[in-house]
Amino acid sequence: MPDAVLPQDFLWGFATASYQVEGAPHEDGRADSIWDTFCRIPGKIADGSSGDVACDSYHRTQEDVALLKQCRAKAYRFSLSWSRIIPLGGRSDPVNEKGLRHYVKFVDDLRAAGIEPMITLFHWDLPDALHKRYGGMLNKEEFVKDFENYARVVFKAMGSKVKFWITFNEPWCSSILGYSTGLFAPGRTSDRTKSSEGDSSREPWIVGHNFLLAHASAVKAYREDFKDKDGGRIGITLNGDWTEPWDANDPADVEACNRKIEFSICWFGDPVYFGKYPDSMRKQLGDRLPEFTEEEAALVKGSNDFYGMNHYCANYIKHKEGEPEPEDFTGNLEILFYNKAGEAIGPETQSVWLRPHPPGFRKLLKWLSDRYGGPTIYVTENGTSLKGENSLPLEQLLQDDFRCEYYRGYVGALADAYDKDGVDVRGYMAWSLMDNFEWAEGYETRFGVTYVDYKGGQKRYPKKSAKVIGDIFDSYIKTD
Ligand code: GBH
Repeated sequence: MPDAVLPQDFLWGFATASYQVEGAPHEDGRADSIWDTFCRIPGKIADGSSGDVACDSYHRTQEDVALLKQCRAKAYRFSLSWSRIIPLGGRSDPVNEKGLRHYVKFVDDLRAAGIEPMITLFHWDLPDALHKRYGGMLNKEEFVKDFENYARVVFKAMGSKVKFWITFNEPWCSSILGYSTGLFAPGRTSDRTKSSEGDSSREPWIVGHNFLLAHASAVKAYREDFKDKDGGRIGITLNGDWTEPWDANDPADVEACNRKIEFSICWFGDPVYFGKYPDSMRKQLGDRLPEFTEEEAALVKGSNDFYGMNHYCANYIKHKEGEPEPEDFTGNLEILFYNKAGEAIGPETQSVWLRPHPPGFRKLLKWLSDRYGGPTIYVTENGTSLKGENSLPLEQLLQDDFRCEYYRGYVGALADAYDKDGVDVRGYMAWSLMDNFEWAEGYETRFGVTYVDYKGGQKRYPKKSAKVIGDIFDSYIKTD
């Protein structure tokens, strides 16, 4: 019997994102996003694939709703494809009613099935036309206005039916992977072997700044014109892993642990809660990190109704000596899987960056709760891949005990954070409802609790974890 409980109205379910599951890239008037064009560049995606078909969810909304019901999910977090709704993206460009209607119907279907929709407005798939027209997120004046316009179009069409809104998913990823390392669309970087354009020392910080302003502008629009009548809540989702010192006896490693979290999470979290960037970032980045004008700071400060938390794993952190490289985005430190004593932070998975470490989840929940004054937190992603899963025969693959163990550990840590540490965490979305397009890794890496047979017509087969998650939540949620 678990020794911690979660409240009766705890909202749990599953998450996906538009480009990773929908397919149907040209149907009903949708235009390219930066991920459609990025996938066409040879060498960018491990298996040379794209989201062209993915899970075919655009055509299988009924099946997906049925799957969610079968898993006993209370909520479903999914994202909208901006270029389905406004194909060219901009505030003077036409709205595509067909694309919009698709999502309104999906929201209606979810609600009819008793599943709470949680909508992400932007999960990395910027309309390609905006990237080509004015540089996308690099252009503050245009991007902020166009995002606010897109958000308003969506709020107007389905605001009364949706209680949870997320502006951006993991702006860290779009900024760093898209504009520093170049691993993600649009692939800009100083590394000229990967891209002829980009400046890793400056662009990610500009893009991050503009995400914050776009987020805050959409929140302002929602609060001023929709929130009272629609009664929903809106926030941003930030990714971040827990850190443990490589050498617990070295104060410089202990300090580096905090700095790593500041560079990955507080880069966005501090402006949203305090109206300023962390001192550690200002110190290292100087004027490469944009300054908030007074007006901007006031707009961004206080712009979360809840904190959206994506969390997967933990690392050991070792400080670096000497001056940071101009391209450094970590806080001048090493991110490791082993500590000084040679112990691993967790077992290997199919994702090179992901090693499960459930205690880190409880610690980070508490850390964030303390830093930001006890905000309401919704965990908007948590999950794992399995080493070698893709090459197993179907029967074995469906027995995903490693994933079940992961969820037991992580949901247990969550319940402890809630019940023992007083963290106000009220929801949890597992990543992911089904295997899907894992960005630069293509389809080789699977994160689903449901197997998707990509070669057999996208048929879905629930894995063991699809049922186990419900059992885990049943064991923690108070029923009286
Ligand atoms: C989430 O990001 C995404 O929101 C989701 O779309 C995705 O499918 C899921 O994770 C699983 O990957 O390239 O070595 O520099 C998770 C957070 C942070 C994980 C950045 C990968 C890249 C490390 N991501 N990290 S590296």
